[in-house]
Amino acid sequence: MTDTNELKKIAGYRAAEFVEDGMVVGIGSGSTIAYVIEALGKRVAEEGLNIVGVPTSDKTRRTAAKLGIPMYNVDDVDHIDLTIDGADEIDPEFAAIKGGGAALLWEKIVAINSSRNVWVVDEGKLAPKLTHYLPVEVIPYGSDQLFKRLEAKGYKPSWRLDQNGNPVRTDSANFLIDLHPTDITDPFTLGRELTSMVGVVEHGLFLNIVDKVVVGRDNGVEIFD
Ligand code: ABF
Repeated sequence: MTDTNELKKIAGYRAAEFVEDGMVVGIGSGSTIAYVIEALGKRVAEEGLNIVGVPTSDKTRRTAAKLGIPMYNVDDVDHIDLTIDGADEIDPEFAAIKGGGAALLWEKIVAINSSRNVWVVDEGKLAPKLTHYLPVEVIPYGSDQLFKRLEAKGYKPSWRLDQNGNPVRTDSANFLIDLHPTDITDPFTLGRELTSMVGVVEHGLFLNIVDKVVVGRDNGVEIFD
């Protein structure tokens, strides 16, 4: 059984091959994307790859810039040719849950402003149905009341806390509430319900967004178009 990090690495390096000279590239977050950034950094250094990166988190901005990839905010570029990002869980219809890394809002902003989206995962992220906890980014003011409303709906909410037990702050200084719905049978309806709740900024259901999924498997890389 290949180590998961090795599966992430072969998938990340393969996904980086979709990046062409002159592209504006949305760069996602998480440990799998770290391999994509590593691969792109090598191409910039060794081939003189000429790209502009658009970050989905402050951490991604710092990591990519350190490897020589010029980073510009989403409003500082005309368009984004291709965004490569990770995911927490992907179902057979290519619906995904993202946001385990606390970056779902910027990830979704960059994704919906991209001509093409590629997700890169190890095979452990593929699931027959979505059961991963569902991150929801919320405005701090009124979030206790919102928490109670989510609880009343049976979504089993929990605060995303840091190692000191304080609420995690996203790059937009919002809080995260993680939901544990019993059964996500209709992600579109659930997504609409969540975004209709006052105080909810965005949720981690990524629907009708991805064009290609690159999967690191024991026997190599599989690509779903
Ligand atoms: C980002 O990175 C998030 O949407 C997702 O939660 C996380 C996946 O991280 P990893 O690749 O480390 O599993 O894509």
